[in-house]
Parts: sequence; C-alpha cells; structure tokens
Amino acid sequence: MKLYVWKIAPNPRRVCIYLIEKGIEVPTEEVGVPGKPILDPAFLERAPHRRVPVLELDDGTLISEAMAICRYFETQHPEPPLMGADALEMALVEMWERMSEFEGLLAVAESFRNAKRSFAGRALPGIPGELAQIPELIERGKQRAGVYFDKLEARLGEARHLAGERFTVADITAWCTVDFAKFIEIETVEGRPNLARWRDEVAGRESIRATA
Ligand SMILES: N[C@@H](CCC(=O)N[C@@H](CS)C(=O)NCC(=O)O)C(=O)O
Repeated sequence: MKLYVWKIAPNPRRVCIYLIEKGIEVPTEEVGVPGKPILDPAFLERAPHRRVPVLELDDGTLISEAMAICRYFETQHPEPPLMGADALEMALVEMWERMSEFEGLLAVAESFRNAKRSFAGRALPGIPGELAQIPELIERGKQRAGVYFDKLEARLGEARHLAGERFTVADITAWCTVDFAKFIEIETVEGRPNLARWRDEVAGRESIRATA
C-alpha cells in the first residue's frame, strides 16, 4: 500500500492529518516536483484523475478523493471515530465536511488558482492540457470563501467542533481551508471570535503541527 501526496497542497494534507489522528502508518511518496507547482509527469501517467491524494492498494487498485481514502481506513479502524459514530453524527460530519470542501476549500482554490502566475494555463487541477485563468474568479472565490467563513463562525458559536463535541474529518477539511486561505488576501479569523477560538484549539493538535 502507498499514499501519493504533494506535501504543500491542502487535499493530500487532509488525509495525512487523518492518518496521524488515527495512528495509522502508511508509506507515502511525494509526487510534487521540487520548486515547481506541478505533479511528477511519471505519476500523472499512472493516475487517471491527475490529482492527489491517491491511495494505491497492494493489488494495484487506485483510490482517489481524500474522503474516499479516509472512508477506506475508517471502515477498518473505527476508533477513534472521525467520521461519526451513529446515524446523526455521521450525517452531521458529512454535512459539514462536504460544505467545507465545496463552499470553502474550492472557493479558496478558485481565487488562488486564478490569481497565481505559477498556475497560468492550469486554472483547475486534474485537467489535461491548458486551461486559462479567469481574473474575475479571484474576487468571486474570496466572496464565496467569506460566506463560508461566516457560516463557520455561526456554527462554532453553538458547537465546540463542526459536527459537535468531537473533532472529525469536517474539522480537518475546514482547517485545511482556513490555513490555505493565507495564500489569498482574505480575512479568516479577524472579526470572527468563534472561528478564532476553534482555530487556536485545532492548531494545538499533534496532527496539525506535524503536517504544518
Ligand atoms: N476532491 C479532491 C481534490 C484533489 C485535488 O484537487 N488535489 C490537488 C492538490 S490540493 C491536485 O492534485 N492538484 C494537481 C495539480 O494542480 O496539477 C480530493 O478530495 O482529493
């Protein structure tokens, strides 16, 4: 088994944090090209979805998508539960995790990928060939991310973590989003005291410090 990662990128980081929280050790291979914001062409030839993280099983099966990889491990190592322990918690974890990826992480990525010169012609991950940046999406991504951070602020005023008392994969995706946002010009915790409280608490976790 092997986990393919790109250590500077937020999506592989979601899985790395998850594995540390679970105490599961998996051999990893870095497939980012040093000094360039691209994946190793040899890896891309073997990875049909052209993105990381990818988990390769011993029989050659390739699993893409951070949450699919976490689900694979969660089913075999249910303790401590990071994807919910009963019907309600599972639903709340999935709700907040999906919102965090689709409304948060993708919004920050939209602004980032359309702004950075080093991503010119590569405005979306996973697309073969050229894809032009759209400058209007820099601000639109920030606007979307701001709405998401407000949503986190409201939720974290009523709960310790996103899905309730327990730290879960929803917090992992939200953390990676808040941390990734330092690469775009946007306020995250400023003026959002509940988000600041959560950010400071989560920042102290060993899994977060180990993947910083
Ligand atoms: N929804 C996917 C997102 C994967 C993704 O976008 N990964 C980025 C790194 S954060 C990537 O592989 N980028 C490759 C590239 O930019 O060429 C997941 O959950 O794994």
